[in-house]
Amino acid sequence: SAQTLEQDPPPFYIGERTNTNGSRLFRESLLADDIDGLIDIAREQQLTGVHALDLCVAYTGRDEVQDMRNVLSRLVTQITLPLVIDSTEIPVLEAALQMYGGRGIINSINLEDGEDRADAICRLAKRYGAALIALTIDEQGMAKDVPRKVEVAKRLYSIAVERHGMRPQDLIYDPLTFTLGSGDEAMKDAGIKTLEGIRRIKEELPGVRTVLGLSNISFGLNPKSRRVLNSVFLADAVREGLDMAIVNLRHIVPLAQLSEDDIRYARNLIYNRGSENPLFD
Ligand code: THG
Repeated sequence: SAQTLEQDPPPFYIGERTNTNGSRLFRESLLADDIDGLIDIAREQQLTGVHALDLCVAYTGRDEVQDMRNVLSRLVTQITLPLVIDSTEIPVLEAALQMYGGRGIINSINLEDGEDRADAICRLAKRYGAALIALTIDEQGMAKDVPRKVEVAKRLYSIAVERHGMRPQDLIYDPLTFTLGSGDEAMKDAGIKTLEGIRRIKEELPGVRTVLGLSNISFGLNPKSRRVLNSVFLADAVREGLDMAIVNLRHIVPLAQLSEDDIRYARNLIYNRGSENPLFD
């Protein structure tokens, strides 16, 4: 069936809960080899109105290739949404793309381990017609300031588009979110830099798309705060050109439903960190 990675108005939503790292229930269902339980979570995510599902079955000590095959074989017959294959293991990505009928999205490529590994993932993307989420990480680590995010993005572009012939619209850049709760002073401007990264990457590399793993920003905070922070940061990021977001849609509300005070509070917390802020538990 025809699929598009675009939503008008944006963003294209990717359900986050079908992920062993992102949902305790999903993780425990996998550990219990409860495929029905995993499928229930996928169905529940589909009901929230997302446009795709992020699927990660990684768990230390288990056979991730086998788990991916088992879960996918059931998922493809019961879920109609496109899948984002979230794994750090090339054999897992390959096994998933091989079984998957539609055009998948690979999550993700980066340059942490150099260009050979990136080349291998681009070859997979080309062979299976998959789109590619590209993280702004290189041999020096996660790009923290905006010029470095743009520099790493350009290097990934030259590999994926110029070397491997991928289409710019199949490259989805993730300039990386941060966790507010980390209290790391060096990350003080991380929110602004992420938003500026989105804008600059799209300016410098016309035609590419952008994505964020939104819930990362509010790890460890209370549920009400998480809802407000995630919703405000999402709205701000979309205004800067964000095309796609990995989210739990049950925890996102339109800005129009938030009070002015909540919005001001959230922006204060996201863009001018202050640990004495009562939004922290
Ligand atoms: N970029 C890209 N991919 C990603 C991320 C990213 N994949 C994983 C992650 N980050 C995005 N997914 C999630 C999924 C869940 C949560 C956060 C990010 C989350 N989960 C609750 C928690 O941990 O508190 C769930 C609790 C539960 O149900 O057990 O916050 O940045 N490309």
